[in-house]
Amino acid sequence: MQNDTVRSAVALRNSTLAQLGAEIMRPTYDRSRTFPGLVHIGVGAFNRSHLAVYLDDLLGRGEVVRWGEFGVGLLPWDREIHAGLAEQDYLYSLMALETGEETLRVIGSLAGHVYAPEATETVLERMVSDECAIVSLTVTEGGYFIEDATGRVQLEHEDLRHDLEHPAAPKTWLGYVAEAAARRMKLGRAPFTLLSCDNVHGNGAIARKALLAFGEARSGALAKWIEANITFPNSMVDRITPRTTDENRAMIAERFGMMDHVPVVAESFRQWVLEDAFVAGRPAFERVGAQMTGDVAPYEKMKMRLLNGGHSTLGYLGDLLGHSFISEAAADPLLRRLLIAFMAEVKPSVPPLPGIDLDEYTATVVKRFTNTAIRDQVARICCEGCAKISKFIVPTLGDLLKTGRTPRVLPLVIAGWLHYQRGRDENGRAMQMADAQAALLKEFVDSGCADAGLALKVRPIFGELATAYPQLAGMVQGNLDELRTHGVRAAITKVLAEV
Ligand code: CS2
Repeated sequence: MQNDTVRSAVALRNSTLAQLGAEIMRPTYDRSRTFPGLVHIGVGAFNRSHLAVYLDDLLGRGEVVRWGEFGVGLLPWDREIHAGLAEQDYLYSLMALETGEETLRVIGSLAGHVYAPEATETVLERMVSDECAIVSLTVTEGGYFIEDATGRVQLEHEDLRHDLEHPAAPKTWLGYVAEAAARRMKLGRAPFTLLSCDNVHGNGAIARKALLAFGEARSGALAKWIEANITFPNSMVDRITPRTTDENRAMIAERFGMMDHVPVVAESFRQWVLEDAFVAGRPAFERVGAQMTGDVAPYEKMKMRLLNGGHSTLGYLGDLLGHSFISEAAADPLLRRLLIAFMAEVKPSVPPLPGIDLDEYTATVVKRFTNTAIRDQVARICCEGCAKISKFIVPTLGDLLKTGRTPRVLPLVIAGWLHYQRGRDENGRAMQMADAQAALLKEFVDSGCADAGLALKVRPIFGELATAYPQLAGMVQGNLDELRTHGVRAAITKVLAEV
């Protein structure tokens, strides 16, 4: 960033809002009147491009002051977000990026934020306070301490063991929420709703399962209270939100004359479908574009199987081909054809939804992936592959095999992910990889990433799929062999010739 630009850019604060350029949208409501009806754990980029924006829209209508968000950061990298937000009176900006058009908007719905390891009691007090009607969560696909394929709650996890031994000094969201529930129970206070905003199938049900198991491990009475009082609405969330980069910050300073330490960037598309099951009141989300429904499951299936699964398809094979951004991968003619074939294969496993034309939906997904402005990182899409493959690909594969179909593209996607475990792309470049559950693939990786059977037998990822459908091993192995001997383009071309 040019020093001159930085010097002349206005630092984002409550007191500088009036000095910002006219093209920057900003809160028109009195932020000092907002109070936090919602305590949110995990104020990463996605929370700030999604839930917090819906709340900002609602506050902007001037009808309510109750639904501000009090943010809680649990993880080491949240410390930096906390510092940035605290310096800016909890204001941050959202840059919506579409090819050829950028808009910048300051979001004011965060009423506060703390870094939990330094403010444990504050977090618990907030959650127990009468003000708090909803505790919401964005803790990522892998953050629920549940094995997807088996549904087992991992109570042996060292952080959960810590939280069971030190209930008043928790580390995890489960520890915090259970302790807050225990205090509410003891004080005879009304419950809150636990709202998961993660991209997980049945996110409310999963959160409930994890909390009940953890609560039970603390005491039977607590588990009973949770079961009888707390509600866990399911929801489907959607907005592509890349990692914020220094380039984004520089662009905001140069183009818009504003200094923001913690901006977020996102596409302009956004969607939220929620189950209406809030025990202590809720924001009128439907007034600001969210859809309230009785059954979220079909929307989730559609989104996770087509959009997220489509991302994984472009991600692993795209990374192997040397692409850095999803838009580059989606513009690569071969990968684009593969993405379209992937979605055609997945579609029969997606239940019909009134008012939704699946062809239109998939065309929109392709268009969203092709958006060159947001520069969504392939490395972001590929991270946490064990959790993503088991959530975005394995259930579809199971459904297709169950109905007697012979999937061609999905086995290639799995083989692509397995081939990716070698850590180097086709040109020998080391790929940027991150997976908290990487140890699950140790045997496969240690033996040279060649024997698909060693991966397919990993139950936390694949469940019983390989045993139930013995033909699967051959399908994945065939693709892996092709990738290893003839390369990524040849393997894709071969599959495309068969569909
Ligand atoms: C992506 C998601 O991480 C991934 O694999 O598919 O983060 C995706 O961008 C969001 O779910 C969009 O809502």
